Amino acid sequence: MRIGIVCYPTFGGSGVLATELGKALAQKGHHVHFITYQQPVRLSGFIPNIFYHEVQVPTYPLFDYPPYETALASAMVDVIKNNNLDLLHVHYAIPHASAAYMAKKILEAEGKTIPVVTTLHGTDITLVGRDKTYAPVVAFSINQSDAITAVSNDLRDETRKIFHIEKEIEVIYNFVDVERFNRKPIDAFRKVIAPEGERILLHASNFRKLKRVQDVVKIFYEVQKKMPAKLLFVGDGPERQAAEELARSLGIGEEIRFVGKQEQMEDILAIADLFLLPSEYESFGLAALEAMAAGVPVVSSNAGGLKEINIDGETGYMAHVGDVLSMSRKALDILKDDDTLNVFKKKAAEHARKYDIANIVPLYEKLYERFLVLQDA
Ligand code: GMT
Repeated sequence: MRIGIVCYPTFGGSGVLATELGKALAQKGHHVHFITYQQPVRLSGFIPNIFYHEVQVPTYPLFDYPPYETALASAMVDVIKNNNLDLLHVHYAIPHASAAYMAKKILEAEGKTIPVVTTLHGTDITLVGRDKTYAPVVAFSINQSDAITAVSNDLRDETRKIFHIEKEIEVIYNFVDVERFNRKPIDAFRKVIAPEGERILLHASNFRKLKRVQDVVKIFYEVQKKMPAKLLFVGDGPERQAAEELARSLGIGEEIRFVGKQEQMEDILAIADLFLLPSEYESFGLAALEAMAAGVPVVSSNAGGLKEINIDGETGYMAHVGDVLSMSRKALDILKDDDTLNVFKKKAAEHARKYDIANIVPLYEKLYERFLVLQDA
């Protein structure tokens, strides 16, 4: 198949998932064309069957806001026509689903049918999408997609509550390449972070408000009172400074390390003992799944789709949003001795296998095939 993929090329989960999907499809022999405004972060090196088309957005003195969506729709039309694509798969509704609708209509007028699959990832519905500035366009363009998928049951249900969606929303869970995350820890790296063999807690995100990074600091503060521990922060974003200030004011600045945005998550996760994700909302929590795949248990909030992937008492624990004391107690329970920690580690790794890339990618292929059959008929 010849498939176009549109996504945000940044470190966000939707871009990561879309890129990994494209790479997996290419490996299976499909031709995958990424249409994005910059090279996706997980798309490095030369990969046969992968093609990259950068969306150019020319500026003009008249434009206070360069019309990205128009440029994107035009790029879609161009790539679809010149590469005879069979299908377009857009990740994150805004503005990808509406640009896809525009491209579809332009091509229709020229006699070409292009099926559009829209995958909803979370904030495109629960935060930004529901804002009345965008809502009518989001609802319309989702409804115009030939197929709609959501990354968890929770996101499907939330979408139905927020918008009037006429079509079925199919749930296809996010996935992880279990083999890639099954790494041995690099001893030298572990020693740099935790020279005295301290427990290593980890948080990775884009540090937006809804990630509640200050809760991460508070949970860690309670944990390190009871046992030697270090905290690693991966990623960057608007709440980083507040987290740093809180850590300093609690006198634990020296125990925390900010390592910035990282591509080699598998090497970092390999040295971690516990992953913290106390978010206000997660449609799924891909970062938590990657942690589990690396055999790292998760203490998270029970918001959104996290309930579907973090099995309380097995792969980690959950608590209500903001209940940092309960989260720290649960963290201590997991970390209290090696035997307990190893049981959680094993269960986390086992559970992640359910979401292995080999199980999930064929579901997308099956979905695509439905439209090819329709076109051939
Ligand atoms: O969480 C973010 O800030 C990034 C966001 C995105 O759109 O890239 O992540 C969303 O999609 C991920 C992949 O499907 C999910 O794992 C995240 O849970 C989801 N984030 C939220 O729902 C807040």
